[in-house]
Amino acid sequence: MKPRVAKFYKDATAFTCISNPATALPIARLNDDYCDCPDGSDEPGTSACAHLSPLSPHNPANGAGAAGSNTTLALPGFYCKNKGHVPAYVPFTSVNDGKCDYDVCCDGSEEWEGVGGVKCEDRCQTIGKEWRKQDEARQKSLGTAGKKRKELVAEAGRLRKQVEDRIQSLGTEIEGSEIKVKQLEQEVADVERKEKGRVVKGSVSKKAGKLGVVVGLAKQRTEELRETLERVRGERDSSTSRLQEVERILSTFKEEYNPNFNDEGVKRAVRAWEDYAARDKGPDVDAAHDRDLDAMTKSDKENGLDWEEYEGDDDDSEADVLYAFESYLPPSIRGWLDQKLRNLRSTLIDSGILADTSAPSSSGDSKSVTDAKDRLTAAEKEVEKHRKTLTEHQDDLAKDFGPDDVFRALKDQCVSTDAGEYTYEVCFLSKTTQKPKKGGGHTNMGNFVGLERIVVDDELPPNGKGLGSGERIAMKHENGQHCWNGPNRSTLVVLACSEVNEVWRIVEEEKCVYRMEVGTPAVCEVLGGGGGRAGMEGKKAGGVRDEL
Ligand code: MAN
Repeated sequence: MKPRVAKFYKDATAFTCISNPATALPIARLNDDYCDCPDGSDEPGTSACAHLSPLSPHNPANGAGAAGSNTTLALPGFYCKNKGHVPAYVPFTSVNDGKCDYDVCCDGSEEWEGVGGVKCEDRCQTIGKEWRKQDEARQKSLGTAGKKRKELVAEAGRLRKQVEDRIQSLGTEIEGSEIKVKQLEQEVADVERKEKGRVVKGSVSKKAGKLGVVVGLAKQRTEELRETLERVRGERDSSTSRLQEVERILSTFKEEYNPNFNDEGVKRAVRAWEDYAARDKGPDVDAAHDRDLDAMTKSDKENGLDWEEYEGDDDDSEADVLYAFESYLPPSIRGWLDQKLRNLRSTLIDSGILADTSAPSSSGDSKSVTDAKDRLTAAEKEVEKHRKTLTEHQDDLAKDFGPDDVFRALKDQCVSTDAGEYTYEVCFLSKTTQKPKKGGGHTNMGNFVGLERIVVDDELPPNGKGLGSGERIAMKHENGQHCWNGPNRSTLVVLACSEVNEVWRIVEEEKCVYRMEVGTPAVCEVLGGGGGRAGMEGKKAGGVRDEL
């Protein structure tokens, strides 16, 4: 009798049902092969109460006399001491059934009645020795698997740190790129402003700005024109006064000559003069015309055009001024000057001083504006790229990689096994695949969507390569290739502790719904021992382990 419940059977005269203390029985009714107690506690050594619901193997608390349902057995089964091996409970249904249940009850004590003449010898020495040998190997394997898990956890930590470091450096890079974008935005604005009427600084004068060169040249040319006009006007005035003097002489000559001297030469001269004097004299140099000339030859400043105002000016309005200043000039020289300015502009463009706005790029911008905009776009793209990477890294940190982040170290590692016509593969935290052995296309059996915890209740095979029972970590895979006349393929990969990553079993539970059992060191020592090779906590065929 297990010590924990033995106290209920100490009284030599009477027995009280464990879960129903109100029911007391004379000691003779203990193990009399008749089920008196509602919890079956009066028949710990017979199968008389085997019809009652068995004690839940996952709720051992019920077994120690707690007031539970009165139709549930107070004990998990018949207690086999198994001296020389590990104690265990055998289900009541196996007690005195004429068969030796050595896999659970190695001492054969459950067949105490010798039904049908059965006699079960005690084999615990041999079975226990073999079990201890196997257990030693299991413990060794568990030790190795545990060590491997520690290595995986360390690797996962290193990988996590890498992501954290990258997030930090991305932060700095983004800040830097944002500053660069701001600078380039400013640069584009500057270049655009300059390009509107760009005239690169010349060497004409220290004040000469972008338009200074043109303005200086224009000023020089108007000065030359003014001087020429004044000179021509002076020459005109002098010629006019000489002409007037000659006319006066000839007029006097005509009046004073003596017609009685029959001099043919003099007479011809007088007739020619009379003809000349009778002809239209042409336009008189009138005062209005002279006033025009006076105005024209005044200094530009007196005419309201102050060149200095433009020589030093460097702002955007210069270009407008350049093309508008002709209107300040008298119409008579405007055409001439216009042609000169056109020639000058071409010369300045050819020598790279003036921007060629007549040949814009496809966007309508000049080359320098396009270049600056390209640099800005490249910098903006860089910031965008960094921000995207940052988000990806932050999402990665927030993802569930299992206890201690351990699956981070296994991500994308694949293991496979052959089963039937296919090779089945699982790539950790990625997907499951079915590959025909004869060749042909691979079938996606689902993409990883997340981890979950499930309770399993499997028999642990002797080699330990199985899930056993208890809570296990599982990887869910959904939305694989569509199944003809069925759902999209999906796979649940249930994990248990193992020394190496390996696929133990693959089942198609329903059409295109798969379940894989996979061993990995990643889950060892997790969830109270973790995996199939956790040894003691696995369930053995037909038995209920002692620790319940
Ligand atoms: C393939 C495999 C099977 C699946 C059928 C459904 O043969 O993917 O696992 O059951 O398709 O048609």
